[in-house]
Parts: sequence; structure tokens; C-alpha cells
Amino acid sequence: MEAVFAGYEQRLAALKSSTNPFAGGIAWVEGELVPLAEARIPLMDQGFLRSDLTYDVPAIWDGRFFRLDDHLDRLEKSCAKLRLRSPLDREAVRATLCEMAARSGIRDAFVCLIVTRGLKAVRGNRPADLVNNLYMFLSPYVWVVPPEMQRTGAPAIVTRTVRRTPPGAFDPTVKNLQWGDFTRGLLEAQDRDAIYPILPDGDGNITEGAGYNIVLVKDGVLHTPERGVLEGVTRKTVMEIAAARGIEVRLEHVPVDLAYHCDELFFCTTAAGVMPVTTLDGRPVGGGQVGPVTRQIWEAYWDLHYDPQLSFPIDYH
Ligand code: PDG
Repeated sequence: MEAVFAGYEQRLAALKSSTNPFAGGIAWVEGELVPLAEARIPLMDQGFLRSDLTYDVPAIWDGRFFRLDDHLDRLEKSCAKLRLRSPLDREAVRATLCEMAARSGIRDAFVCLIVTRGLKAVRGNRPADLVNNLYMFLSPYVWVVPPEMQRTGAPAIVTRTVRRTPPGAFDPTVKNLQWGDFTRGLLEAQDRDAIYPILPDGDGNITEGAGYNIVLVKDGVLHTPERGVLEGVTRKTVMEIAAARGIEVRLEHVPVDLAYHCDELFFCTTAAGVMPVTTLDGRPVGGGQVGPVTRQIWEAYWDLHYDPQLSFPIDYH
């Protein structure tokens, strides 16, 4: 862990001392590059007014794009499900994102692409007649669980006041910003002296949390929900790491009860990687410390960021 964080801290210090106007973040809006803090969206965009959009978040780590094609594949599938079309094709998106990284000098980035319905109301219009919008930005890397907390593990709860929006209401495999359930979960977590909510499905199973998938370790086997969740790229990487090490993974319903009796628990997301969780509802998970399976997967996850099959270097000119 320490080597990964030390390298990152060094690069962050260099970024913070940069005088580049894009060092704090860079956005692409209607073909223009602007500092992220100055980026604006048109009020009438249905993405804003109705959350009629989908998005995706790949990351850049140590100057290399990680699994960009997996994220662009998922974005295209999400667009198809919502009958949206990105106004830029994949090659143009890839080239623009690399140019944005180079222009900003950001070497560890949270990269966001949002495709929205566009400027006319859907009501009274046929989706096929609308021109959809694309917004893209890079910001310095975002940590859902910050490094200092990853060392000892994060505090989570299973929410009592809110369940995850069911797949029949909104398909969670379409990455979306209808965060009402997650926002309620985050508030409940604060009220209960924790930070991270785990939302149940209303039928006694866990789903996911506010921007992360959930994996339990019980007797050396990984358990993660197959239904009612985003099919996370980080989780996919975790499953590949497990397969390569002969660790069994069960993708099935995961009862809430198993979360209370597991040996280890971790979250995964592009915005922080593999995040150990060591307390649940105020009680220790397993031994209350970051466990050996989590640790092994954590290390392998960050090592893979230098694997040329999964990542490529950005030309910073
Ligand atoms: N589930 C949900 C609801 C998510 O939003 C995310 C990622 C994941 C699972 C994990 O997916 P992946 O491993 O492909 O990243 N969402 C975070 C957003 C973080 C935030 O707070 O905005 C991300 O895309 O990084």
C-alpha cells in the first residue's frame, strides 16, 4: 500500500505547484476546453432538468489510461438502452480525452463523460429527432475512501431507511445520476456515525452503495451481488484477479445476513480502487482489521495499472 500512496503523493505535490490553468481540472463543453471550475451547462439540457442522461467514469493513473475501452463499451451500451447517441465517435472521444490530460498535466485523473438528451424537452418530441449532448471533464483523482482511511478500513452501515431503486424502476446497469436513494443512504450513514451506506434490495439482499460495488469474503470465497447493481469495471478487475489466483467468486444474491457474518468486506470503484471496510453498523467486520484477501487483491489491483493489456500511456507532449 505504502509504495502506491507514496508515488501518488509525489505526483499530487507536483500538480499542486503547477501554474497550468487546467491543473485543477479541465472540461470539454461544446468543443471548447475550459478550466473545470468555469465549466457550465445550459439550463435547458434535459440531462439537468430530468436527469435524462447516462455517464461513465474511467481513470488515469500515473499517466496511463486504465481500461478505457471497458468504460467506453459500457457507456455505449448504456446509451443504447436509453436511446441516446454520443455526438462524438469513440476515436474522437479517446483522442480528446488524451489531449485534455496532456493539456492539464494531470497524471492521476477522475475522467467523466456524460451523454444527455439535449436541449429540447422530450415531451412532445421524438428522441430520434433530438441532438444529444456530450460533456467531458478530467479532475485530479477522486478518492471515495481516502488513502489514510484505506490503511485501517472504512465505517459502513446497511441502510434501514432506504433501499436501492429496483431494476424495474431504473436499470442499475445503466450508469446514472439518479442518486436520490444513495443521497438518503449517505445521510443515514452520517446520522448513524458512519460514512458509507450499503443499500439492501428490499428482499433481504445487499446491492451496492453510493458509487461503489460491494464484495464480501467468507471462508476464502468472494460473494458479490449479480442483480440490482452496476456491473463495475473495478469489480470485473477484482474477479479477474481472483480467478488468476484460484479464489472462487460467487456472483449471486448476497443476503444482508452474510454481510454481518463475513470475514472481510470491501467496496470497489474507479474512484479509489479496492476499499477495505472494517466496521459495519458500529461492529467490527471479521477481526476488525484489513484482511489478507482484501490486501492481496488491493495490491494486485494497483499493479495491473501498469499492465499494457489493460492500460496505455498518455503522451504528455
Ligand atoms: N456502483 C455505482 C452506483 C457506481 O456509481 C459506481 C462507480 C460503481 C458501482 C463502480 O463501478 P466502476 O468500478 O466501474 O467504477 N461510480 C463512481 C462515481 C463516484 C462518485 O462519487 O461520483 C465512479 O464512477 O468512479
